[in-house]
Amino acid sequence: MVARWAHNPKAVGSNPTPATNFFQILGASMPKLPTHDTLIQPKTIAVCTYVAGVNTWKLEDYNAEFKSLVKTLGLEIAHEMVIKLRLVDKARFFTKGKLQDLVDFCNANKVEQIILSSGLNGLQHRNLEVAANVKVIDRTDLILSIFKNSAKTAEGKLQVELAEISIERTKLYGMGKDLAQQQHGEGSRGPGETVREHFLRETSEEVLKREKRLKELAKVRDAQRKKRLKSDKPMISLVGYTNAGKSTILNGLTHADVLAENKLFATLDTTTKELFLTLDKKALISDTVGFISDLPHHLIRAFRSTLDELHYADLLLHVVDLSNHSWREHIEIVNETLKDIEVKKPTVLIFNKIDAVSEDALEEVKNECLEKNIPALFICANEKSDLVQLKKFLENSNLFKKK
Ligand SMILES: Nc1nc2c(ncn2[C@@H]2O[C@H](COP(=O)(O)OP(=O)(O)OP(=O)(O)O)[C@@H](O)[C@H]2O)c(=O)[nH]1
Ligand SMILES: [Mg+2]
Repeated sequence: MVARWAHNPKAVGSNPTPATNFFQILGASMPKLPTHDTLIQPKTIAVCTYVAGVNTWKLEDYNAEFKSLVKTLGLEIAHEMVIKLRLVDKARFFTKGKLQDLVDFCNANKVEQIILSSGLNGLQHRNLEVAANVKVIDRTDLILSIFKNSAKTAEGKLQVELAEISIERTKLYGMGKDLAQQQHGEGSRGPGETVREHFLRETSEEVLKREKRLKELAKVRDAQRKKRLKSDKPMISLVGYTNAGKSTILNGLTHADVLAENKLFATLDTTTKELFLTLDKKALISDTVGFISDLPHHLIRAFRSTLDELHYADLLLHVVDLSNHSWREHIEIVNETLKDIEVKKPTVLIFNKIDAVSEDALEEVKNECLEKNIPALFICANEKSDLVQLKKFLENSNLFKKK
């Protein structure tokens, strides 16, 4: 099997057609990232890499989330491994000994693909593929592939494509001096151009095309938003960690038909619906893309226009899956992501999935919120009476006092 980033000077320039990714420029075939309909799966090892000081979660919870990402992508795991690292090697990610252990295991078990829970830089990615001689999917690839599968609208697809190009560009930058110096062969338009320069030039055009199209779509979104703002209805946004139950709540409150399922990143596109509370109290409520730890920043940047909606919200309903062991970490990650995108809005925590939590645990969190004066509601999104309670809360909230 040819390693994904294998450096093959003979192949350079063998593909004269304009390339949109540097695999084509290198003459290699584009790595086929897994999709739901991949029938024959390569023998895959899921390697949970737990780095001291970087991974602050409990190992089991971090590993469980990693495996649900792999499952969401529809990949079967043939082998699993947990590798604890005290430090990360800049060029290989793993220390020499740990890398050798992994390579030996892959060789002995005829592993054809490695999936890592961590994100790698370009050089680490390439070196790992060369050392193991199999395809490597890192955290960025994994999340990007899930986003690709979930993107339904033109805007969602363009945003994912933009993120993909910028991830490739960043990885190419990190791949070392050889690509920066290697001359691009026949078929390139720029004489004396290096592989890296050629790729950056070609992808710049691709980026511009997509950004232009996205701007056009953003104009439509702007016009719709202006109309909504004129309507004087308060705007509520559901935010939260992926799989917390945001879409289930939107569907339950408004009879919308947003896909809600036990998969990470089921929703990528923002859906806004009218929320009828009483005859004279109506609001607008929207669902947004979920967050996750180490969400590749390229994806956040690409989804900026979708996430921009949050800047216009009057209230955020921060949905938390209370049945998940790591709910506290999830809250922190969502808060950090909101801070990154400069969203600061009045927020109420909606602790969801209380049906899957013991009464004692529930009491404890309720008391904690009371003691700390944290605005919070506790619901099961599948219970009508709980949604009525949520509606009552919104009806009596400040949302309508200022209007
Ligand atoms: N037990 C239980 N399951 C729930 C509840 N609310 C939602 N779920 C389930 O949790 C899963 C995720 O729900 P979604 O509404 O898709 O979650 P989301 O936050 O929109 O997820 P993303 O779009 O992936 O970010 C689905 O399988 C829901 O049926 C609840 O109150 N109790
Ligand atoms: Mg959703």
